[in-house]
Amino acid sequence: MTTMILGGAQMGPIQQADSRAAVVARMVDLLRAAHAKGVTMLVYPELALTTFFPRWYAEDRAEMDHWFETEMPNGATAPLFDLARDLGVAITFGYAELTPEGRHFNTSILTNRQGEIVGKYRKVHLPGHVELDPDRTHQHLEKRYFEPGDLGFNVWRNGGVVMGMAICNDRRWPETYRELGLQGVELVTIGYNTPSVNSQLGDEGLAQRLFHSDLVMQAGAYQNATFVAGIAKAGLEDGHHLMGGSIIVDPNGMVIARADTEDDELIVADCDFALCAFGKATVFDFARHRRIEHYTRTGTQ
Ligand code: ING
Repeated sequence: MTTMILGGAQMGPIQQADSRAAVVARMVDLLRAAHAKGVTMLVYPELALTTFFPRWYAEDRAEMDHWFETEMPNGATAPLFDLARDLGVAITFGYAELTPEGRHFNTSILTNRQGEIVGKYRKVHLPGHVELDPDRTHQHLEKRYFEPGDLGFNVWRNGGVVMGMAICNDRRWPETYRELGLQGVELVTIGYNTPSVNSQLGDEGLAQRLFHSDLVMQAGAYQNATFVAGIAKAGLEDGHHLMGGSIIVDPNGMVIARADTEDDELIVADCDFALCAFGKATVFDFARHRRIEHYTRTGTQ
């Protein structure tokens, strides 16, 4: 049976003025701290290299291209990949991807413990809106700057564990977890950047946002007998607050690690993947219990 010390590298705010080098240096510090605790898999947030730039409106979308990476690894991230390889720690982190064909995605990659990229995911569920919305207290323009992901939901056997990736808003949709669950996923990694204020419902407090974030990840974990690591970029970015609340959830839906701050903070959990096997062989034995002849509605666009 496989066990793993899993780490979550919650990151504090990244200001527009912060360089990639300064951010990667913080990621390197978190990696060193994780390794010192025996972590062999470390999860970073969504858009871990930059500020959450979809809060800003640009008439010309090309003005935002400087927030995107055209290759990965690259000069800025090489120190992180090199150290991860040297320390034997697999990592996953999110970034804005600009492809050679000029396509824009909210992307995350997964490496093995040798520092090689073994998986890529492009965020499927993009929240927010395309055009400037003056009625909102702040903008959320992921639909303006990114295309919906075109790779679907996939899993990779990495270090003996079946891993899948999702990003932020994906965690709110049960389809995300079930698509991965039907592939036998044992660990779902989900980086997120979640504004602590609802731009359309001003009195929705932070407590409810934190509750909803826990709720969906606990449910997804339990209903698919998988571990889930939801890791935030948090804190005040150029005056805009992102919630923290990073957690690691076990296949029974129990929160087994939680961040206390809204800064760079490492959380760690011992994961015994035999727990997944038990759930998948009993309550959530999909082959034995699901009745797909009744699951007929794909929904309308
Ligand atoms: N952010 C938010 C998220 O899904 C959001 C947007 C917040 C949607 C709260 C609905 C409710 O966590 C990103 N980046 O998807």
